[in-house]
Amino acid sequence: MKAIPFTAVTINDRFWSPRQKTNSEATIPHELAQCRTTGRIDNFAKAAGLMSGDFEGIFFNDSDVHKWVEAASYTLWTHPNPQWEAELDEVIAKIAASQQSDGYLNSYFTLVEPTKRWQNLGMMHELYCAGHLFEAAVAHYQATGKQTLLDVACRFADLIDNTFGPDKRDGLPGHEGIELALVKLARLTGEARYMSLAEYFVRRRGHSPSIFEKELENPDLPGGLGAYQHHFTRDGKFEGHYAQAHLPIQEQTECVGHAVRAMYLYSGAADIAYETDDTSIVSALEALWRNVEKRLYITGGVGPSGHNEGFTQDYELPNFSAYAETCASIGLIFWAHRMFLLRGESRFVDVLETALYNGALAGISLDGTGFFYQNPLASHGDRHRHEWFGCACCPPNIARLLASVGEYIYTQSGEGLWVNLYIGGTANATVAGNIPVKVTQETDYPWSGDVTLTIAPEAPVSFALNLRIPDWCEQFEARVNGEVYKPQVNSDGYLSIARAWHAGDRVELQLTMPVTSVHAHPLVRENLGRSALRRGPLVYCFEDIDNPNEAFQTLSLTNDGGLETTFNSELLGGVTLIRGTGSVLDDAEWGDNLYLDTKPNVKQVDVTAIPYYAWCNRGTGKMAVWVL
Ligand code: FUB
Ligand code: ZN
Repeated sequence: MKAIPFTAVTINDRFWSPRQKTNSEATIPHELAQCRTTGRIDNFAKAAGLMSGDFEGIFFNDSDVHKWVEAASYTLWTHPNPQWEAELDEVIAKIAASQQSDGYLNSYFTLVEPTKRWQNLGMMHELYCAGHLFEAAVAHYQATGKQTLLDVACRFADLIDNTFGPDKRDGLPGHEGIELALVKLARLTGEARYMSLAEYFVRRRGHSPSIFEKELENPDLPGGLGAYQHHFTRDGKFEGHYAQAHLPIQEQTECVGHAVRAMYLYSGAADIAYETDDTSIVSALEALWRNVEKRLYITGGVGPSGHNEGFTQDYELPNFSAYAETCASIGLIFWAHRMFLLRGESRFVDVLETALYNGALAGISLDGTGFFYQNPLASHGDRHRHEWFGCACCPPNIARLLASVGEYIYTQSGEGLWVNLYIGGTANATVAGNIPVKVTQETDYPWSGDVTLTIAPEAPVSFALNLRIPDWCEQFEARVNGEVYKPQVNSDGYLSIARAWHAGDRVELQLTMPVTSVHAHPLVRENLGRSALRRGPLVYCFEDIDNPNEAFQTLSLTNDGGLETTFNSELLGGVTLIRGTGSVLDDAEWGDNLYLDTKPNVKQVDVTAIPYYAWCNRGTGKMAVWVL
């Protein structure tokens, strides 16, 4: 099974088209301006000797530019623009000029610690930055057909391949990401060495002796020992959990450590399992998936703790302090997508969809220029979006995701076509016997569950059209050319319509999309006695701007039966609101008292909930996903 690439998909959708337009017109220019003013682009020019000056910013700032290049490349495909193509070429020229004669490319090490390459793989991100360069190069080639960045990437990949591997230098990325990037590079170029290197990085991790433990012995470590010891030791002893280096991948069963690192590793491991048919890796990934299901916010956020930017314990999902980094939700999308490609089961896409519409999308403001790094599920009114960060991994990550969302909608195999996401537009697929099939999708998802698909094969052809029935949907109806289609959902979670398809065949799917009140497992302490609202793929939240009350934190939904939905095209770019009656505790009697021996009175109030992704777009205020 293969994803239908973004280059074969055109999005024409009421929800996603405006987002991709904002991404192209606001986010991409905004992020380039930020990369310029913070010295990120100049770092390459300085490393190239094109200008003088010191390295500016954090040692892995190159990766933000690489992610921006990736995002801008996808965007050039969806929104061609000669001015932006020229800007992109200019940035790429500087990156290329900074490449050293042996292929090495990293502006921090070139400018600051040129004699200390590859000595602090655990913390200094040389391989992580390389991975983002490779992903950018692949996207740039796919979108523009230009080799400029791809040649740079291949030269660097050759150097890394000549440096690391069995019988060469022992090494691993402290922050994963290069594994999945090398797989992309290998698939595009057909270069088997890149695939083998990715496989080496996946399989070497977690074996003794640990390269990270060895690096800790270096008193002259570039970047210093402080952060390394903090993350890689406990009680003075080496511990690899932070970077998922505690066990070989086949033995891992628990999602541990830094969440973005974990998501990228599992994604790369899934790619290697796919390429090598390694069932032991698939089994481990299944175990890890079962575990992440106990560590997953309802929004698709992962990694609750700021301490390690990552995982803690099963069911430990605090709301106010949720870290749930935007990049971690994006990484979860990458992993879920690859799990689907391995297993063909809709349960992975259910999580992908949740993370996409909630945990990841909340990371960017509606105008495309404000970002969240952390995505809490409740706020006292002390959170606001930022136009950029010193550590700016999230803004270009969400930009590349939004620009490439077409990639996640459809997959195809010799036998069939899978429709995973309900997003309007067209796709050019190839099914049974390489017959080109154009699929057109019309829908008002996520506001409505009605979807119409028109199938247009170049010649009549038999294949199975597999429509994902989301986990939130309990009732649906399907029609083929107006006739009710009865078969049940298969064990993979799809309505599979196998027949001979002719040009103009029409499939209508109606997914009933009620508001549901969701309860968390009782072991999620913070949510005891609370519920959250969900409708279709969207998780909802309450903001105090819609629910003004001194005792906002006591908001309770007394009347779930009476919840109504209305679409408001004027609000937050157009959203379906959930309205009903609820209550708050009347704290008027308390005055300055902390304790009283009376019960507070209950006051009835009208309540309004908005989609979580849209929160904090009307100034700073209180917010809650889970209410009493
Ligand atoms: O270290 C690179 C990126 O910056 C990580 O993925 C994020 O968590 C942030 O620390
Ligand atoms: Zn991030």
